Amino acid sequence: MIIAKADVVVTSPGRNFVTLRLETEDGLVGWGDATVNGRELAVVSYLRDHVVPLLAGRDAGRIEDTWQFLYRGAYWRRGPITMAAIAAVDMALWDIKGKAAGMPVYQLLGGASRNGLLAYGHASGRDLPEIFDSVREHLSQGYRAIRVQAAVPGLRSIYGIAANTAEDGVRYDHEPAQRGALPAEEDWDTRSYLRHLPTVFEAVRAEFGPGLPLLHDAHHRLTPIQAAKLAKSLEPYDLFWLEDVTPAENPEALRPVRQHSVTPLAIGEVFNTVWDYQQLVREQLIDYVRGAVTHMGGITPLKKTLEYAAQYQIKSGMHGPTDISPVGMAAAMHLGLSIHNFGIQEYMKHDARTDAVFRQSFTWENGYLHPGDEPGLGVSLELDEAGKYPYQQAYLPYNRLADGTVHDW
Ligand code: KDG
Ligand code: MG
Repeated sequence: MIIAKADVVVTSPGRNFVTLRLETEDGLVGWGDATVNGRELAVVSYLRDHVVPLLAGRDAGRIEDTWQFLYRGAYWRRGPITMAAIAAVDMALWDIKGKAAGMPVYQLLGGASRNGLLAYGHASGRDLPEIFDSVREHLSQGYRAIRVQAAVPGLRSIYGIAANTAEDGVRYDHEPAQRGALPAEEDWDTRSYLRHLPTVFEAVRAEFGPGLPLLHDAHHRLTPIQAAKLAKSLEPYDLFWLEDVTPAENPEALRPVRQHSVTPLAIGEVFNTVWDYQQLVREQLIDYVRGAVTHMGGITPLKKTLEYAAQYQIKSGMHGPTDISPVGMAAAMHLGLSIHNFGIQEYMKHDARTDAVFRQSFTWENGYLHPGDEPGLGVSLELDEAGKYPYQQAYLPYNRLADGTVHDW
């Protein structure tokens, strides 16, 4: 099983995806996701210019060794671009190993620990009727857990609120990196947000009852004491988790949040290695690990991170917005099915064009995902279809306060 060829495919069926294709001398093909939303071409260059030349001639079966070679051998460790590139190689090698063994990857990781993966979707709206409609729409699609994001009165536009109408006429809240030469500017006011959000959750709880798991994402925008205030004020509404309350660089920011509330905390969609989690896990400052296989360097290191977290009863909540490609989503599903400390999987559906580019074997039934039983990851990219959608420049939006100051994500 010697690697013969490595190619990078960039395609933009609605949004940009970067995918690595590895092929062995005996004709096995493995796929890996290397998409970093809004910075896609940096990973393309890292892969094409610095990783692809290292792969031909290597034994495709040596997943751990290849990972260590790419991580330790580079000298420049960590960071989203490096770790997404390594992740793509790691996923593609697991895909090949599964195909060589005739088994789905979750079998190679120890077999299924459950029958399916509980998944949550994203409901949002500008006002309560829109939010209720969006929750109902998700319930009708089978979701059994729902993230709720709300516009804040007085603010023009806020990230993650599905006010846009997609080309096919369906409300589609895919948290886009908007196409264009410059990032869109949004606005922000923390005091208004802190006042408004508890009223939204009070109303949603009253409407949908005590049983529905509800989640919320604060997108790293609060100071430690503001975050503590939010976590405390949401306590009566029994959230499944409150995500990314403070900027992710400073783990100690979560101490006051913990001291003041019992609202479960999730963080880590922008993390890249176990080191980002070390203090958070050791001090038990979080309840859920949000890392994505794509941005944490692959299945190999994220499995180790989750095993470390398991010692502290911390569970997985792997990142799964639409900027994780179907290959990255499949990798998350195989890992989530096999580990003991699975918590929940984020799942935003890709659009029809993306589903035509990536042939997939996963199933979605009654609110549960399953990666399927095809050998490998169960996803392949259709090159002809991908070729129809050339790369388009796109940026995530950013936000400013009323006085013009750039605010945290
Ligand atoms: O690339 C950024 C998106 O993936 C991110 O905004 C999505 O916060 C997000 C989430 O929780 O899915
Ligand atoms: Mg998030």
